[in-house]
Amino acid sequence: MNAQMRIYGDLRSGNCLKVKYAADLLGVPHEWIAVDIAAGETRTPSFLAMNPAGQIPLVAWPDGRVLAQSNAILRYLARGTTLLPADPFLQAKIDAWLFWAQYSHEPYVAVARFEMVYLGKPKAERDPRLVTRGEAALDLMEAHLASRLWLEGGGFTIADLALLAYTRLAPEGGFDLSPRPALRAWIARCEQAIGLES
Ligand SMILES: N[C@@H](CCC(=O)N[C@@H](CS)C(=O)NCC(=O)O)C(=O)O
Repeated sequence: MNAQMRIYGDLRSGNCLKVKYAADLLGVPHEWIAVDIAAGETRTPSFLAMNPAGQIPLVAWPDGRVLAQSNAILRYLARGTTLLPADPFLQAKIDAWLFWAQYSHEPYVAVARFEMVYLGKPKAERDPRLVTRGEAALDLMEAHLASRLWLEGGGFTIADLALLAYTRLAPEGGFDLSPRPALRAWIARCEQAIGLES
C-alpha cells in the first residue's frame, strides 16, 4: 500500500491543477491519480464512497481521511507556510479571494473555456452570460492588480494560486488578456513563483 497522500485529479482542470501546483511547490509527497470524468470515473461506487459529490480534485490519506474542494485543500496544504500567512486578517482577505473565485470567476471563465475546449463551441457561440460575467471578473482583477504585485499581502499566497489556474487558461475560453497588462504581468509573476513555463 502506498503510504503517500493521493491526489485524484485531471490535469486539464484548473481546480485540480491548483492543488497540484501547491503540492509540488510545497514539496508534499503525493501520488497523482488521473481521473477521467468523461468516462464516468467520478461516478463509480468506489469514488462516490470517497466523495459523494462525485467531483475532483479529491485528496485521500492512507489513514482513510479524504478532503474535497480545491480551496479547502489549498488552505490545508498551505497551513504554516508563506502561502497562507499567519495574520488572521490577512488570512480572511485571502479567504475572500478564494470565495470570490468560486462564485464570481470560475463559474464564468472556466465554464466558457469548457464550452469551447470540451464542447467545441466557437467563441461567438459561448453563453453570453458567461462572457459578460467572465469579462467582469477579469476586469476586476486587472483593476486590483494595477497597483499591486500580488492579490493580497506582500507576496505570493494561495489567493494568487487559486486564481492563477483558470486565469492563465482564460484565452482558451475566448477571453482576451492583451488589453489587461497588469493581469498578464501578474500571471507571469505567479508562473515564475511556481516554476511554470509560460
Ligand atoms: N468547487 C469545487 C469544484 C469541483 C469541480 O467542479 N470539479 C469538476 C472538475 S473541474 C468535476 O469533478 N466534475 C465532475 C462532475 O461534476 O461529475 C472545487 O473547487 O473543488
